[in-house]
Amino acid sequence: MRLSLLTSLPLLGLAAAEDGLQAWLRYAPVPSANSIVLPTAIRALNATSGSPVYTAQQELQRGISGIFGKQLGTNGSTTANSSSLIIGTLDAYESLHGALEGAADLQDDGFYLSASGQSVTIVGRNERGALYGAFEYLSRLAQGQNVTTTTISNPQVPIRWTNEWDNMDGSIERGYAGSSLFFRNGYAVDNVTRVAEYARLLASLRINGMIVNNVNANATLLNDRNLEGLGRLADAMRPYGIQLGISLNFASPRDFGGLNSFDPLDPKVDAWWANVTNVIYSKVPDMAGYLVKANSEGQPGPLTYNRTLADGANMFARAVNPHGGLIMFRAFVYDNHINETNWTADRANAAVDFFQHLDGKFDENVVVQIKYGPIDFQVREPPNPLFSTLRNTSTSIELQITPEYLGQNDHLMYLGPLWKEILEADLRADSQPSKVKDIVSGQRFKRPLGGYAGVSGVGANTTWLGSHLAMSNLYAYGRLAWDASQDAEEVLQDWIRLTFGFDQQVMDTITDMSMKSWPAYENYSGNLGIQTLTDITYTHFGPNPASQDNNGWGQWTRADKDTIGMDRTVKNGTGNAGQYSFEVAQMYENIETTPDNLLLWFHHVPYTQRLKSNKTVIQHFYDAHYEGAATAQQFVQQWQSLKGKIDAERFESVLFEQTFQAGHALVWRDSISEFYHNLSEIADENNRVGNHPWRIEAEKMTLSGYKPYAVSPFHTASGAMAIVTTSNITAGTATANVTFETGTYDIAVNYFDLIGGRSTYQLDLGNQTVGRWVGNHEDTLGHAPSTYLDGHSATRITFKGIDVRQGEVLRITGQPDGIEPAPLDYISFLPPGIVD
Ligand code: GCV
Repeated sequence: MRLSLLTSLPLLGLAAAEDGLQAWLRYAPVPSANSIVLPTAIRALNATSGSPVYTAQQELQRGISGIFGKQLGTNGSTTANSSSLIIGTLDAYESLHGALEGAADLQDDGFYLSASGQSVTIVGRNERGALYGAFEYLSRLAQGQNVTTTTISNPQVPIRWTNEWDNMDGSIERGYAGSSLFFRNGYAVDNVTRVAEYARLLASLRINGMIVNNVNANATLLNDRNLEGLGRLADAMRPYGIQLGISLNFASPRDFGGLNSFDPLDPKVDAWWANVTNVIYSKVPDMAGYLVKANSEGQPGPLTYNRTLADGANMFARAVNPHGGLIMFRAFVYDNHINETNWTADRANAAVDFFQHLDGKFDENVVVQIKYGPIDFQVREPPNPLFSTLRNTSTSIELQITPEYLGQNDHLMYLGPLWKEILEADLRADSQPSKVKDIVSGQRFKRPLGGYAGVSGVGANTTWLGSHLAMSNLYAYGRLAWDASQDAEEVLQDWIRLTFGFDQQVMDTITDMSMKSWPAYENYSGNLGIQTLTDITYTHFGPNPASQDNNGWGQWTRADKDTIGMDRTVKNGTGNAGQYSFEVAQMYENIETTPDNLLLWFHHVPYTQRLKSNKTVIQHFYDAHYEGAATAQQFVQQWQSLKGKIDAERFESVLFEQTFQAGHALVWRDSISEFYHNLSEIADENNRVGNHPWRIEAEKMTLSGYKPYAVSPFHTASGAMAIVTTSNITAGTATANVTFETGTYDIAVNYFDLIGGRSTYQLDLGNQTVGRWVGNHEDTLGHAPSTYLDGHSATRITFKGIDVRQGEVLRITGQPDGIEPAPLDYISFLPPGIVD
């Protein structure tokens, strides 16, 4: 019998191409399908189209059809038989069947899931809870589990929202996956298909609210056309139990409403907001509330009128209160013009300084939304001291799913462990257990509200975040927001199973890579609590440690020839350690008890300071950078070992990213090591820094149509120099005789891929063309672009296993394009096992 290609593919074990759009809701067949007992029909206790229970019924049909190939019928309002799945709210269920044992403890959004043979009961405290129960059931089936027990699950927090930083023009601040799902050309989109698909993904994670526009808000969101548009967006989310909210621009009454003021205590302003709010609720009756960034990074706020931040927040709180709305008021308020010559100035103090005296002055429907650390989503920060400072104010934690400072989804970065470390941190308020997760749940200080805000960054790219592997972060965010006690690795493994299937090697490999990803990135970016060391005044992507200092942004390292670190002690520094509760303050105040990974966050020390490992600070820097970059090289081999076990589309896409990361990790390693080597003049004990025996520097080759170019920052090019073509039209060549011994080498070319041009390159050895490539990262990578030769554009391409003869001519030809002058840094000839 001849099999058609289509039917033979699964038999051969080849996975069909996947573009990522279904994320963890792929409902792929499971190996244990035959042993799983399923109901024969679904009975939904609310069949109103658009209700979450109706959505749940559809999702159950879709999921069971995908996983098992079975089409479950619905038996509407007829009585369920013993092989039915019943789904509905607790009230609906109990009015038909009487009290449901065990369900009395259900809270809002909580669910009860029980299965016995073919009989399955899914009941939610509300409709949303029923939908969550359906997703839980499907998640277990999709992971090959037979559901045989009873589960009652309640959320730890009421607020589980995403914050989308989408602009009205369709761009996304700190987004790396294409354009906005919500806005285009100044208006809310007409086609809401992707909005609904996104809401479906989020509902499966039990997210219940979404702020759809950037906190750097544009008042035109409030024009008539956009208010209609918000109604449309909300309608697309409602079937998934997701409430829409919006960010507001504080100056809207003046800049959009035609008033001459935006003073929160001016009755005209108050009335204006009340009116606008009423109109919004007429379009979006279940609007979740407003998110407000005030008096921060140039955004307007109440301080303009000498009113307090609480005055500002409460103005909005009054407007939404009659509608049951919430105000998420951001604690990310700081002065970005502080003076580094003042050794007591400290941006890390800002949140407590601005909010401490306002504790208890916010209306009950205000929640102060606090970034996890005191600065800004850095690779390592201590928990924000404001969490244990506000006792009479509801708070939420802001986490960043889109890794703005952490590789922008071109570097693998599983954030679950970072978030867990913050959430599990015990801030010891009044010397009592005070974990961050228990503070933001409201439990520790007995607050009625609390929760999570996840800055997502999803865009129109089918991978949602610009990288298949990055989706573990969106998944983990939802899971931890529901129950922060979950283990980050277990959560990750659920995601792997749902996203990539059941192969043990796939599971082990992605687990290993993901769990190593944060330590690796920390190692080759910024260590010991010095922050990420990226370029904070430009793209936040590549290395540029000098950009941290000598400006008013306050992300200082205070590095000089002999010393480094912020002195945040009370006795001698900015006093930031004293913002923590007594026991934590003591730990950070004392250099002996400060953990090494926060040493430079709290202390200013000589490079020769010994760590608990007995290494000096500077040697730790060097070693960590080499170690982190080496781990990133291994990720490529690890991923390659999965060839054939993952569909080609996702395999190639991730391989491309890992290859990029491996090259860029070397840029980071060399750049940071070189910077501190140059500054401190302390040699690497292992003689690696500044010593690159396998490189041919482009500027030392014979150049025709190319010229040397001094790169800035100097440490982002090997030997501080690169070459660029002398014209932006004519190709240049760089040639050299190979002096390395005859043998087989990997040949790596480091070059710069700028936005604004797609230069083409050819590498020849003697008469052999080794390879051709195009500098087109603007088309293939999602990170923030650079128009310069620098640490953001620096990258590497490698040609493997090339036979090389000593003495033959190496030639690179570069054809410039647009503003990109085919820039080249160096060529490495790498014998097996060498990375240089
Ligand atoms: C939305 C950092 C980011 C900004 C962001 C800001 C904030 O400064 O770089 O892009 O603006 O935080 O959280 O408000």
